[in-house]
Amino acid sequence: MPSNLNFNLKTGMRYFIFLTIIGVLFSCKQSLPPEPVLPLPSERQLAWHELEYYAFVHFNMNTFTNMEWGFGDESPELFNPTELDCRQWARVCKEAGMKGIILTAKHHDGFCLWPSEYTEHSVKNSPWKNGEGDVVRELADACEEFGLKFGVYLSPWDRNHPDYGKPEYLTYFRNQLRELLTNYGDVFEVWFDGANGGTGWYGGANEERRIDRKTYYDWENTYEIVRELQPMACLFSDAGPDVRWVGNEEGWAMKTNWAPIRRDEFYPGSPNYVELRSGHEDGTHWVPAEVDVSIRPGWYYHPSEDHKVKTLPHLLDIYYNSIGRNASFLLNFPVDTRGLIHEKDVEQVIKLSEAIKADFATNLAKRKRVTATNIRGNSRKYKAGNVTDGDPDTYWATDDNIIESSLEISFNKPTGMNRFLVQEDIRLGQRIKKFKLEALVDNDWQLIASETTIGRKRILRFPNVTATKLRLTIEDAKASPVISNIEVYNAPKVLVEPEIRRNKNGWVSMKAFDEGLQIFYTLDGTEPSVNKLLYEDEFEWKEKGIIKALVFDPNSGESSSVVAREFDIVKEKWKVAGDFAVIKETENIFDGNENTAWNIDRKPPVDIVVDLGEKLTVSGFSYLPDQGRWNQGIIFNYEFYVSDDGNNWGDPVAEGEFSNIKNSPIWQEKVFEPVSGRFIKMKALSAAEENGRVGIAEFGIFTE
Ligand code: FUL
Repeated sequence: MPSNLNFNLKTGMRYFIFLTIIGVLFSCKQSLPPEPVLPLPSERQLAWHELEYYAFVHFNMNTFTNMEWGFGDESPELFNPTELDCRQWARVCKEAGMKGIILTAKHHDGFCLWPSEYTEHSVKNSPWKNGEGDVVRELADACEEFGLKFGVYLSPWDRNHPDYGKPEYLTYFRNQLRELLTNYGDVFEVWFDGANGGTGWYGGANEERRIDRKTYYDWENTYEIVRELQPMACLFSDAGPDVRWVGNEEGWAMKTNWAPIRRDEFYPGSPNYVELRSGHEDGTHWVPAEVDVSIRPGWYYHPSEDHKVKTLPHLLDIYYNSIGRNASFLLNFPVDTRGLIHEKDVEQVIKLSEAIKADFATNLAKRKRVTATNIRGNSRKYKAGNVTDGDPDTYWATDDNIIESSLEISFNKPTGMNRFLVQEDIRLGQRIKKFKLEALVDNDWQLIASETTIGRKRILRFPNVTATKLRLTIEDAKASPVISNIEVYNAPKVLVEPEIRRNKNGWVSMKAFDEGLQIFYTLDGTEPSVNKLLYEDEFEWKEKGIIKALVFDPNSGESSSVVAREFDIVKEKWKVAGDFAVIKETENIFDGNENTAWNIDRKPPVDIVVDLGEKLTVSGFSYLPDQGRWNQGIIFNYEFYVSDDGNNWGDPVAEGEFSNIKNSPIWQEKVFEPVSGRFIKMKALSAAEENGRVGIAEFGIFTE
């Protein structure tokens, strides 16, 4: 053999071995798990993520004073539930599919539901159980019995305590925290409200006490107490550190929702809370959002809201807009004066759990064949099928340099579907920035949705399609995607109550949510049914009365629940008078459309005057603030006047504040001694937001 050939063979052999080693090393590297993308969830946060859905209970002094924010001067004598039964709360929550309950152990008024050693302002001085009771104990025990987690809300703001605002109060607050975290077993979440400082009784001082929200509570050391006593408890506040507020109390997270936030930019009560709705793509800490919302308009029980319990469609929307958008769902029950979750609330929450079960009854993607455009290191460990194997610990991943990639799920036959659920494996961080979903319908790829973030769980609702394949395409991500689970469902049609609207001139229109459905209604207060009036087109109805309506599905024979809308006199003669008479947009305040509003960039006081066009006996008014995303111009303090001529107003017939309206911008109703006149005036004395705007979405009166 010539020596140069020998040399070449040897070199070739060496080269081959070298390449093989590189290849093996490379594929080894690629079969290592992807590098995590920081920040990552802690162990306690991972456990919290699993809960998804749990209850809030607002039950305390306010329940008995019919308030949202007690002033702090309420007598403990007033706290006297007649049938308090924490086991009923736990049973309802369990049946509803919830995983825990968080209780308002102390709200802003300072009254304690447990016999705290550090104050007399508690159940121990109430008539309930002759002062021997402890609601916190009863609920903690009930949670244990029903296999639910237990959490506490301890208001940092205390309108009762004489020392609030001074350093001494912090010691008091921390002592109470210690009591709650020591004496009642495991606590899964500690809830610190961002509403802090303001007017209050403060041991009789009756004054306003502002605190520095950033520094007063020395949060770092306060949090340390929770870490020391309950290491697995998640700390909730606007700023986390474990779980963050979602920046509204209406029941939604943004579609784009990052678990990470730039945490150091926030503190409880910080003004930049709007950013909490979507988190930060460049967030420095893992602080996932919790959607807190009440099943009724208020957080506390008010008999006047018994007919305003959120119904199934609304609750379902909240479910999809929270859990389906990478957040958790904290649903509040305003426990009533008996000490029970009201039967109307029970009815709706059970309907919700049945609807959730029906929507997610059969996972059409389960063990279906999945292919991918790229598989990490071509390794079975990261195969596409991991997303439909039902095992949360396995995932599909791509090679490090591959971001744009697709998964294709094949169904055996054309399959009807309308829900898509997808999860990232968050142990490796939240990575995906942009994705789309397509369906193969009659051999044609149709775009179903084009979206942004996924996170722990994203659920898409889309109109029914019958498809043979679904394709998920990751279009952009912080690093190679890691998908742990995909589920596909065909949820039954949701029969949403019809929307009823009456315009200024008395024309009524109704709308069903879905196509192919019918609406039946009544105008005489009786219950609507298929034997009653069928809605075909807009009609004129100028009465003062109630319209009740439902949606009916002729295919299934099923109906929605009934919606009732009360109407006072028709507003056709109304005209805006005073300063704003010339602005056309002002008419939005009585156009019957809650989605249109008027607001003005003027600092209060601002007078909004309406000429009713005739003399009427007025016994109250209703005010709906702007329902738009940014709730422009919410009025906080007001005075209300009635006059014969629009010039001489006399004393106000009503005055006060719309408590908690900033967080809960819902219909406000005020009634007063009937008084007659042709002109009404709402004087906005202060605005809820510091920007000074004043505005109204809808405005109405009650007439005798
Ligand atoms: C708010 C409070 O001011 C409300 O009263 C309620 O407790 C809600 C959950 O948080 O900020």
